[in-house]
Amino acid sequence: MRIDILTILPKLLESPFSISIMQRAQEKGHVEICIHNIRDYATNKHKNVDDYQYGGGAGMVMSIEPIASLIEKLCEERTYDEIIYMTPDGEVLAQNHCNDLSLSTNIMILCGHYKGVDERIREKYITREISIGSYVLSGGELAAAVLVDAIVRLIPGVLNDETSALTDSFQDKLLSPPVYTRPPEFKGLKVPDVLLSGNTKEIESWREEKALERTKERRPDLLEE
Ligand code: 6GU
Repeated sequence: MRIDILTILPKLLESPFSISIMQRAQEKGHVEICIHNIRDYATNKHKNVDDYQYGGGAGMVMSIEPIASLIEKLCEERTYDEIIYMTPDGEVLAQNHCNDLSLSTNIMILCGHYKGVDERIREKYITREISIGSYVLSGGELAAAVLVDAIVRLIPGVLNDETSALTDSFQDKLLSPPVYTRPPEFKGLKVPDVLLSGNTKEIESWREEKALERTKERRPDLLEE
């Protein structure tokens, strides 16, 4: 899979993809993540990438031209499954969207800033608009990092068997059960006996029961879907 990210703050996206699972996924060739600086495509003297909004009002709007030139250049080089705009007024991201997107060949992600991009960019190029929740971030970069992480870990081969994405919370519409590691007792708090029993069948049913209990308690909405 190839992921192109269009941003005015490329530095903000350096570290999320340069360590741990995201780094290994790229090294092993499962994904190629290319970060493009929109400012490099600004043609005016001051390399401005934003402008005042028509009709007045506070807040700048991201200009059409640099973004359009960059998108068109990339689209000449390959075909994109989706051209995604990260925006608080997009569809709220959920696991099923990530599952679908993990099957893509090429994805482009545009990070919004200020008051957003000129509406005509959305009309002409964007195929999908995604938000990561009901709160406002200073820009779309951190949201894009969340989206890319959630997609890339689902690409076959990125995670090994032990960390398999199939046992994640949400993958079966349930939250994960509690987990424990050594020591067996910490300040009087004990690891549940069943987990020390070695009885895999009992352990499995304990985990299912706890997952259901936790979901009922914390996210009953998941069970209603
Ligand atoms: Cl995608 N962008 C911004 N700026 N804020 C957000 C968001 C995106 N998703 C939730 N809040």
